Amino acid sequence: MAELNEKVTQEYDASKIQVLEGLEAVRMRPGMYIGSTSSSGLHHLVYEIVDNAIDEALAGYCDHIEVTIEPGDIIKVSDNGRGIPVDIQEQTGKPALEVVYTVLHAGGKFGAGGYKVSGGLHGVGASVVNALSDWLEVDVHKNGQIYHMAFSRGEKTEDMRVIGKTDRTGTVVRFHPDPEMFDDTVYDYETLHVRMREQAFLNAGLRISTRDERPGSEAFDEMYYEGGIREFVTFINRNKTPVHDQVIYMSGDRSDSTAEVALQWNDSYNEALVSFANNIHTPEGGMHETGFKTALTRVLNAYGHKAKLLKDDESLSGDDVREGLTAVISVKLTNPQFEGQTKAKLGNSEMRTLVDSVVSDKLEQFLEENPVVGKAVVDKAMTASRAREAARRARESVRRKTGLESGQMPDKLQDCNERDPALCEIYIVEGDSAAGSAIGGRDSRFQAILSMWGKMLNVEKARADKIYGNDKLYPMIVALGAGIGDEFNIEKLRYHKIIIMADADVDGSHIRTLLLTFFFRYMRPLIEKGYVYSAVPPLYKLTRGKQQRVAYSDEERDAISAEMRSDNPNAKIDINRFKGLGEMDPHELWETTMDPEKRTLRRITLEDAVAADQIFTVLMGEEVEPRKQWIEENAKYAVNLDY
Ligand code: TSJ
Repeated sequence: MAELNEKVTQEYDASKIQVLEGLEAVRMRPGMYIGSTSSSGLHHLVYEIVDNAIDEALAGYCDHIEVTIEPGDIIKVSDNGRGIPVDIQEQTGKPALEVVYTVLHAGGKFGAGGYKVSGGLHGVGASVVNALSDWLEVDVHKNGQIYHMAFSRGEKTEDMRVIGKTDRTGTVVRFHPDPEMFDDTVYDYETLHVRMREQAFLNAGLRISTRDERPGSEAFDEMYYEGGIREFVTFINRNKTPVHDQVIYMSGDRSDSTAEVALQWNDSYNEALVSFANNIHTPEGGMHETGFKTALTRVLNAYGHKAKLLKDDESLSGDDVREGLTAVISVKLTNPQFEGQTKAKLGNSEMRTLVDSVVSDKLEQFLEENPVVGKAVVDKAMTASRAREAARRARESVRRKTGLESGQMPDKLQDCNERDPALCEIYIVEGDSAAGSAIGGRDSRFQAILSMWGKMLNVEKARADKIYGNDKLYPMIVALGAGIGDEFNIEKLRYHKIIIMADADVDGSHIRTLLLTFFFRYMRPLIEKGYVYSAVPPLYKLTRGKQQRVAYSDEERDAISAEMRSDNPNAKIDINRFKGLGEMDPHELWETTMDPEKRTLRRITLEDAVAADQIFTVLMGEEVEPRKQWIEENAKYAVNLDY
């Protein structure tokens, strides 16, 4: 008996140590748990908490979640669920509530969790958020009582106690991200709003509200979608013209898994396929997407032949049937395997089979019952197929005429000497004089300059054949060397840093939007691999006598100005705003924007590109009304369009 007690005591000590080590580990290497300590990690804290409330909704006990940014960037998340259990756990002798917040539950996104809500999908990150908050408090409304507890940096500061009575149930969490852990603790309302909207689409019938209570930036949104992902598709297509009225919806399940698909074709040439596994976005795709694509192509070909819309010898490719398609795929499963570079690709092969069989059965049935839609879709795919064939021929002809494969580089390119793509950079520069400065200032050993000016092609309305024929895009395609679209081959890419250098004004944002949209649509792997950057030119030049400095933001301008004055507060300092890149001489441009030792580059993410694509669709699309509206709404931000 003594021995046993001894062992128990030891184990208890050991587990206590492990708990400390657990949350200590989160503070030592936060990136392991929330991805990064930049803005994305900061927002991740909110998602971790909200995931727990969504689990409660999935279990069927909660239908409303509220997310609030309070003054001082305090986050409050509340739900109307059952409330986190408060009873004392046998193993630990502590309230379950305390354990939820102080024990690092294996993994989160990085492994299978210990604490699992019945039917829940995530629900492991509360202790991680606690570890990374300088304070966190929780109120649980349950059994008619309000239970309260508080923590700081992962450690309990107040034992659980009852602080009042209540007639409702639910959980309310408030936390403040630890400034010691994050580069910046300022929340972006729009980022949270967009993410919560996505979650509302994915969980039909769940009401999520977001609120900004910070003085000067008050906002409120309420998201509730009875139709779930059907309404998600309608939303994505909001500025497009659908080919058929109804969104097509299909769902099915097998053992513990479910799959849902909603889709609608529009008259654009772009594919918008958005997939999720357990409400987690999978931008790299995976088995659920593969199953969807295979089944879609197979079903449309079979239907086309059966309905005599396709001749025996005609067939539609995957790209043909997905032209102008908007689709949302959402699967839920017990053991998701996330793979790929960013853990954003679903590896479970049973999801390929499940989605394939759902689409096979239900889409075929839908087309049989809706022959008008069936015909519109097959006709559209046939047009796409013919256009693709025409594009191929156009490409061949351009190739013959201009020697795309001859290795001859365009006049607009000043190439570098280095040949190893991993070491080469290309600056895509807007405007004649800026290009002149860039050519003069660059290090020609590894920096190439491609100048671009004048009005660019409207990619929204153009098919691949037009793109090859375009005098702005063609030189860039040749300079990059990797082709476009179906034929894009990243192995042939000639530079691993593609740097867009444009002014910080409306024209500059326009050019950036156009280029990002183009890369997103025709060279997407460039963005996925992180090869595309935006140069960050300075905004101000400060001069005091012979001393000169530059500043990249208003804050920096003020700081430098104060610094330059520190020995003499009355010193005269000239502050000039750079009107554009073209105004800088070659040396200045090198020093401030191009020298790898000193410059800042902003890497363009897939999200940036998606945002650009959306802006682009609104700005350039056929629909005039949304464009007018967008310009009106965004006129005040236009000068500082920040992706
Ligand atoms: F992340 C978190 F823990 F901080 C958190 C959890 C934050 C928020 C806003 C909500 C929640 C949460 C947890 N909402 N609802 C729940 N539910 C439970 O934890 C719960 C309730 C009852 C039972 C039961 O079996 O009776 C089981 C669980 C897991």
